[in-house]
Amino acid sequence: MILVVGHKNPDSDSICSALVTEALLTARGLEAKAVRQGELNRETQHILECAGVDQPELCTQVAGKKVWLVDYSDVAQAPDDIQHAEILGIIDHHRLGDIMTTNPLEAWIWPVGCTCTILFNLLQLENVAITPSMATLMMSAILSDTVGFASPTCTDKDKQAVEALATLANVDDLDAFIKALLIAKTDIEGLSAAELVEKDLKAYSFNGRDVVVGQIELATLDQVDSMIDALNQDLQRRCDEQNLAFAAVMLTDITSAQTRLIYTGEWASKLDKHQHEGVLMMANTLSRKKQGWPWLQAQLGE
Ligand SMILES: [Mn+2]
Repeated sequence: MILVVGHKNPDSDSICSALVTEALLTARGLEAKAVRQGELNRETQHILECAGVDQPELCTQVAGKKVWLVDYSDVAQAPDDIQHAEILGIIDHHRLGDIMTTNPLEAWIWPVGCTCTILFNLLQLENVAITPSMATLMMSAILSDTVGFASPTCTDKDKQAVEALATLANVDDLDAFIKALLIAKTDIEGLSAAELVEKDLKAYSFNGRDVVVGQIELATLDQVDSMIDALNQDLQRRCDEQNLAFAAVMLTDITSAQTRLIYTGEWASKLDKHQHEGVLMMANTLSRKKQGWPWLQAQLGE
């Protein structure tokens, strides 16, 4: 049995691409199962409901197993015992991470907006039939990762994939579909500061230290106005408990592409010069991968 596992703090692409990779490997005649490393966010729950698909089983231990990784290639985002697993394949659209393998592997890493865009092309390459529910999973993940095509990570391949998948998924009104998805994406009602930070938190190694950068996608920054102090305290707690050099969360208004950065840690003072009246705004920033994290690396590396 091959386990297909997305990254920690799974987002929609991480779950949808695991499910579709299971279908790809099954079509190749292999025994494969999608699993998840954590709880689903509300957007992903919405997508699985639309697709009529059950959530993958929770699995955080892969020692002794054969695995495919989807939507990451960093050790920090893998199950903790990944060094004792056999990695057979990777499908990803991030910068190449630090995963090492003992044997040759099958790797599909493309600079596109979503892992599911790569999967759509692989399914076509291998003539695998795409069911309406697989099409729903893939188009939703692409629209989520590219924020309805608005993100600078979005490529023509992503748009072409969604166009073809919308037909296969029997979606007539794409705008309404995107709107419902983005409403689910930005629904944070009732979540605590810790849950908000954890929602889409990514760990990185940088200059020999550990850092974390989360992102909360919002319809308006007002949604978290009353929580700024609590978010700061939660980031500080993570620094203390995990000896992080830096912890931040990007508060991103996906309608205006304005991001406010909340941050703390030993390296925090490197960023203070970018504050105005105590607030650090990152203008025109939607993507952590292509904008937020590269900018932070340049600042923290100084
Ligand atoms: Mn992704």
